Order: sequence, then structure tokens, then C-alpha cells
Amino acid sequence: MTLIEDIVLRKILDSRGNATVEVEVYTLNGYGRAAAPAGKSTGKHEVKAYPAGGIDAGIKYFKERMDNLIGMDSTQQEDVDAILHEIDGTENFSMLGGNVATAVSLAIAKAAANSLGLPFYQYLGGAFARSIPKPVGNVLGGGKHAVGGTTIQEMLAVSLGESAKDNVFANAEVHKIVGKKLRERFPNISLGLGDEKAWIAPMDDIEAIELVVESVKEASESTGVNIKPALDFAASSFFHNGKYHYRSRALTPEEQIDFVEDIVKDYGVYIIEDPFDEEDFESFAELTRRIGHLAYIVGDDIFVTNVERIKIGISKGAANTVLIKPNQIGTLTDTVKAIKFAKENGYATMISHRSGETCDTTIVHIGVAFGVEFIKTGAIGGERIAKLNEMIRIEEEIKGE
Ligand code: 2PG
Ligand code: MG
Repeated sequence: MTLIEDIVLRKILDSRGNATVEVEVYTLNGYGRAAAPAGKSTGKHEVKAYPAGGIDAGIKYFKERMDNLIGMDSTQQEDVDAILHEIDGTENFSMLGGNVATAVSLAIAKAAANSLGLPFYQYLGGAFARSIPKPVGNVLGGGKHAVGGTTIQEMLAVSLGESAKDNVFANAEVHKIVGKKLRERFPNISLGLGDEKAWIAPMDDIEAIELVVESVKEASESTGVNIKPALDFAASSFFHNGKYHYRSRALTPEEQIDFVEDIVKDYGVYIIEDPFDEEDFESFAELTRRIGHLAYIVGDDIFVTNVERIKIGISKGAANTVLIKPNQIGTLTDTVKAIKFAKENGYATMISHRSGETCDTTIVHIGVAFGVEFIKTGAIGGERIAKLNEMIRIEEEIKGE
């Protein structure tokens, strides 16, 4: 019933108009489909998305070796993922491509769930998987995701209400209010949206933070949902020659720690992601000592969903939250290991989309299955609402409405 009968790979479009890989897995009575996303501000230590020859080479490499998976039991996820590592034979999926591995790994798990007649989150998490992560939605930004925006990559809203549906709508409300304020402030220029459908405006970082903080406050009042501001600096993108380069100034690592500490204290920022370069565990540790009790300090590029890197962070007291992106590490098994390892060590977790996305909703199910605290997946936009609306559906199912 759950044996893998066939695996189909194809190239599909992602939200930036680039090719990405989609995989379908068939069992006798079941079927699973998953697609890999694509990052732009990628971490140096992520697995390689594709081999040297690109996506076509990755697909070809897999097809020539996929017989190794045919006939295996799709419910034996660890065995399946071990075969993916074996097929690849490198440390970082540089032969097969982490994106091919991710899509195959997830599609096999989804085929197993479907064969057993279970929703994916329930297949993974069991009967007690009942909590929906709080959504963190990108409303204004820049960095590598936008031309002409802020230096800080993402300014976000996180809604902390009990209902996933209310939270999702509350984040969208913040997005709308930010848009309204920007139009008032810049009546004569065209405003745009970045890769994750956050607003882009020619603003200084602090001005932009202030506008988002005001918008969050207004939306909190009008919706009755407790909403807080959040930031993803993606600081590796603007750390060059030992300094963090903003529009009009450059900060040393020590100055950057003070700057981030002040922002958290002055603006009540609830979640701070990647405020330092991906190799700088020490600054992460110092910030965590100073404000770890006030904010979730999230490691993305520094941890890359990799247990070995998370281990280093834990030993140094760097950050208190791990960002989880399945295609940073390449298999479902490794993703789940990272979530569990973080949790066992008292770190919170936030599962995340990538800037280049498809309408795949798998991360939502993984988030629900393993009690992940937050999910970062945009506030609006087709490939983002695919996930947000899936949260609404899952909540309905869990509550039995
Ligand atoms: C990030 C992500 C997603 P990218 O930095 O957290 O928001 O960006 O997918 O480009 O790595
Ligand atoms: Mg990030």
C-alpha cells in the first residue's frame, strides 16, 4: 500500500519566474507532491541548491539513480532520506542538489500520508499536533529582496492571538496600513513590492521601522489582536570588510550590537533575525546575554537548519531561536532533527518560506506537526497566501468547525 511505485520530476515556475523542481510520488493507492523554493539571501553553509550543471543536471542525476527508491516503503522516512544522501555521496548535496533532495523527500512523506488517508500534519505529528504557529508576515523591506528599499531586509508583523485565522488577517491588515501610510508620505512616487510582497519605499531604516511600529499599533487596536513588530536584518548581505553598511553610515560589530539592542528596547521588537554576519557567533551570544529575555533572537544563515551549526550556537549561548528551512539542509529527516534538537535545548523555532516560492504548503504542516512556535511566510501574495490560507483550513479541521 505504501510502497513507492513511481517518482515524477518536472520544472515549474517559482514566484520570481525562475525554474524550480516539483516532484510527484506515487504509491499503489496514494500520491504526494512537493516543490522546492529558492533563497536569494542564502547562507554560505546551506546545502547546494543544484549541482554545477544547474537544475537540469540535478534532475538528470536523480532520474538516473531513482531506481534506488522505487519499491521502498514511503513511511520509512529515515531510510528514504539516507538513500538520498547515499545517491548524492557528498556532504552538501552538491551532486544531486539540495532542492531536488528536498522536493523528493517531502513528496515521499506526503505520499505516505496520503496512502494512509491522513492529513500531512497529522501523519507527521500524530493526534496531539494541534497548535498552529503564529504567523510572521513581511510588510516593508529591502535588502536583496528589493531594489531601492531599506538596508534591513524584512520588517514584519507577528500576530499572537489564539486564532490562526484572526492572526493571518491581522498581519494582512498591517500590510494594508503600511501601504496607506506610504502613499500619504510619498504621494508623487511609485511604490513597489519586493520578492515576498512587502512594500518597498526609499526610506532610511529607522524611519521605516517607526512606520511599521505605528502600523502594527493601529492594526492591533482595530483588530483586537495582539500584534508585535519583528525584523530580519539578513545582515550577512551588508557586512563587508568588518562593517555593517547602512545607507549613510557603517557600523563595527560592537556598534551593531548596541544598535540592535536599542532598537529592541526602543520599539518593542519581538523577533530579531540575523542581526549579525553568519560567522559571528560571538555577537549573537552577546546580544542574547543582553536582550535574550526581551526578544526572540533568531539564527537563519548562521544555523542553516543544520544540527552541527545549532550545536555550536547552543554551546556559546548564541540566539534563542532557530529558523527552519527544509531546503537549507535537504531532507525532511534532517529538518525534523533540527527542530527537535533546538527544542530539546530550550530554543524556540520558526519555520520559514524562501523569497522565491511556489504554492506548496508543506512548511505549514511541518510547523503544526512539531509544535513550531512561529511561521514566517509573508502577509499577502499568491505563493504566500497559499500557506496562510492552509493555516486557516488546518485550524478549522483541528477545531472540528
Ligand atoms: C530569509 C529568507 C526568507 P531568502 O532571509 O529569511 O525570508 O530569504 O529565501 O532569500 O534566503
Ligand atoms: Mg533570514
